[in-house]
Amino acid sequence: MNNFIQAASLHLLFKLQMKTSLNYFVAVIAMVFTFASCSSDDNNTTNPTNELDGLVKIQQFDNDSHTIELYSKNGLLQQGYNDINIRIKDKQSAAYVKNATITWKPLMHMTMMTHACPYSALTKTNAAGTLYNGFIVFTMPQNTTEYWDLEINYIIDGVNYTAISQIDVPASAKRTLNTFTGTDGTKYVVAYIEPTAPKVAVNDLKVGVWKMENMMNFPMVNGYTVKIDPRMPSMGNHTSPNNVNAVQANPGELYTGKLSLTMTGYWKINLQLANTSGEILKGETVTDAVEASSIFFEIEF
Ligand SMILES: [Cu+2]
Repeated sequence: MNNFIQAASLHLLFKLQMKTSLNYFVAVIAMVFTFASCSSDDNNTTNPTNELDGLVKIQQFDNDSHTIELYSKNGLLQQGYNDINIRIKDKQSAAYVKNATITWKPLMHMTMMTHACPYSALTKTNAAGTLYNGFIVFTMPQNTTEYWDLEINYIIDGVNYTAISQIDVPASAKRTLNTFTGTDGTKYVVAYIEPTAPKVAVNDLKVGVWKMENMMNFPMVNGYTVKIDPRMPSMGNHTSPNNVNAVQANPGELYTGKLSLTMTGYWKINLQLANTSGEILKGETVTDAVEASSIFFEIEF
């Protein structure tokens, strides 16, 4: 429907943004109304925004019926945390599928065994759109003989489909991932997520904590604390003020904190993982005698 109304309300929004916040509020209501009208119209085939803005295709692969497309911000996968978008194209109609239920399964094929890694469920980015979003934390990089593949299982109108492909997962240049056994005997994965573009500022920090239940299951760990101590080893190992350790706002969510970076350059973010009782399961306090923790992230900007 109604490109005219949509265009008109966009124009309205643009003009009113210059004016008062009350006018702005009215314009937003008009926009919401317009989008709501569009999404209830079955003949609407255009998306309200360009879904692929800021995304680059990683690769695509096929089965008999569909093409699976993988996207990320930089068009690459690598060891560590990866935010990934998927869409499914019907080969016959060339249309992108909007009503699929999708699950995925990353698997590393090593010489002596196979294993998975932490990964999320896939959810639709926008109800009216075609993109499905999730994350995978690749715990190891590929090498010449060992590789990852990604299996996509999905249901469309009650029919099951599957597609699988090898994927490229090179090592990351900086350390963004720690896998270790804690003093409680549990194997943990602690991954760096954000900031992806650090600034000289107090940055929003996001990290993830998972445990290895077995080779295939890596559930998220709830209620722990990731203590951070960012240091510049090249400058007397100085630290920075106003850091905030990473914790969860709610169980099942990623961990957030504040990462203070007072200048550009190479930073080592020393870590300690504390359980729900505050016991340190891994990592050391940095002192004059202890230059770094055994678990850490690295950034350079
Ligand atoms: Cu492996």
